[in-house]
Amino acid sequence: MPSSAALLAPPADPRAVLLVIDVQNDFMPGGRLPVADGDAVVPLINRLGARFAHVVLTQDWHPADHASFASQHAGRQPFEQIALPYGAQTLWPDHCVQDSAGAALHPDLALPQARLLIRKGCHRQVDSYSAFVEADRRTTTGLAGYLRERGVDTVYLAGLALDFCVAWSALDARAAGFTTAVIDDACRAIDLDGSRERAWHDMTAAGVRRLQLRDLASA
Ligand code: VGL
Ligand code: ZN
Repeated sequence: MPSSAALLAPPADPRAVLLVIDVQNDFMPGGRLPVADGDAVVPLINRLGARFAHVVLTQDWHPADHASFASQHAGRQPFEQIALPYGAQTLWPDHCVQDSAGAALHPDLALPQARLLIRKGCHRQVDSYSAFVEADRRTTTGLAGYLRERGVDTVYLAGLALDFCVAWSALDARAAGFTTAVIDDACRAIDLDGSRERAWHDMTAAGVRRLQLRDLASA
C-alpha cells in the first residue's frame, strides 16, 4: 500500500498534529497582503483545534527589508516574479514584518493548548512559505524533528494561504514522511494566476489528502 494511503490518525490521537498556518492580521481583509475571506477560517480553526492532541502554529515573520518584498527591488511591483539565487520568487507587498501589528496572530484565534510556534521567513535573503524547509530547500526549521520526537506521524493543515504557505508546508510534510491532509474549507487561497488549482494538483500528486471539516465530524 503506498504510504499516501496510510491511515490518518484521528485528531485526538497523540500521533496527529494540527498545523495552523499563518493566521495573521496581514493576511486578513484590510491587511497588507489580504486573502479574500481569510478571517472566515478563525472560528473554524478554533473549534477544530480544540479536538487535537497536538497543535503547532506558524507565523510569517520577516525583517523589514526582506527579499520577498517588491519594495526592496527597484522598479518592481508586488505579484511580479524575479529570480533570486535559490530560484523564482514572487514579490509581495511588505507584510508580516517582525513585531508589527500585521504580523500578530488574529486576535480571535484561540488555541491556548498550542505549545510550539514556528516563525519563518526570518532570513532577509530567503523566503519560507513552508513550515519545514526554507525556499533555498536546504535550511530546515526543525519542525520535522520536533514532530517525530513527539511521536507524530499524521499532519493535518489549515490556515492561510492555501496555495502558498499551506501547500508548501503540506508538500514538505509528505516529503518528510508524514501522512498528510489539508482541511480545504479551513483554508483560503490567494489564487494568483491559477495558483490554487496548481497547488491542489501538486498536493494530490504527492499524496496529500484533501479533507473537509465534515470529514472529521465523527473522527
Ligand atoms: C504567504 C505569501 C507570502 C502565506 C506568506 O502565508 O501563504 N504568502 N508570505
Ligand atoms: Zn511572507
